[in-house]
Amino acid sequence: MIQKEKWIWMDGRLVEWDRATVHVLSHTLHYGYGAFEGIRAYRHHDGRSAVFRLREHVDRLFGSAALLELPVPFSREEVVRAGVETLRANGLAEGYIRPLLYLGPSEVGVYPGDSPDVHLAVVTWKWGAYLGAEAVQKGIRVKVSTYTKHHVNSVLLKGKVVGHYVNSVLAKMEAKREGYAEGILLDHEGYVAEGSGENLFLVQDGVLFTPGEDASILGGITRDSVITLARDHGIEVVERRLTRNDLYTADEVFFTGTAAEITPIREIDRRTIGAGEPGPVTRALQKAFFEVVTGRDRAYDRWMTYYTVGEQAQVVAAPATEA
Ligand code: PPE
Repeated sequence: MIQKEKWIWMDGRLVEWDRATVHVLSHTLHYGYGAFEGIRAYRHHDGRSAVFRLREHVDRLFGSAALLELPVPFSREEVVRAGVETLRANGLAEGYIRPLLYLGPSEVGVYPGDSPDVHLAVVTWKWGAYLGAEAVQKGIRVKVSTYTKHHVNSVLLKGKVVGHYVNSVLAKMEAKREGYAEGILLDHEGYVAEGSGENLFLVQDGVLFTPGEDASILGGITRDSVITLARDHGIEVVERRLTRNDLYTADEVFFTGTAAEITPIREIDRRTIGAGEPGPVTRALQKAFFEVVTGRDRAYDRWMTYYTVGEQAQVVAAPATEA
């Protein structure tokens, strides 16, 4: 269950958590036409806090909105500030940020109207281990889903679109019901796409492989961070199509995502991967990643939006802008 915080940012104002409600005729609630983001902030070892790759997430939100032809009634700068202000208002030195673009109740029917009534909410909360307490250390057991990832022409896959996620929900429920932590979705041709909420990597003979940007995947920001870190650490990275065969014979497999961070996979479809525990490349990348996000490795300062949470954290709502 989500741990309640005090404030939720809605259209430029901080609203009390329990009052942050939406009309039942919200078009997004009926048809899934909306977009969201998931962003993490980490406490650094020097006492400061930083949101990890906040600008890239805000850019992706605007990209999703553009794909959907949704006019965002705020500037990128205002969305960046909303994320940080909401964390600070809730006294969160670390946590998860969920911006959500959704439509109001002004239209019924599939057509969202000539000028959609777009709203933005930004929720922040403490989110621990996404795939279970031991997942990041010990790795998880997963299954290849019976659900196929959307065809590239069914939806606009590079957008983080609300409605796309029914596919993920079904795959996740199936996996959990069968005793697995997560599902791996294949694309309509049978090639590996991604997890319900994660990108996938595998290691074979010391080389890191992951489906390319042209695959049926979300362009994950953690995926991009891991590719960058791997190359900077001298690990070869190859983006290419991967098969179920590649999964079963890999030395190591892991998921990446803002919520999942870097989660090793130790078993797929009851087949043990490698030694059945996180392998050396996965461990090295986890170490590199956590050193970056917690500020021990300062070489990636460009990825940080620093903020502080004081006793007297100021609660200042951004000015509401006219939509
Ligand atoms: N693929 C999908 C389908 C996906 O939802 C995510 C993020 C990723 C890949 C990884 O992207 P990135 O976070 O930029 O590295 N999933 C978000 C939502 C998870 C949820 O259950 O809600 C997340 O990790 O925040």
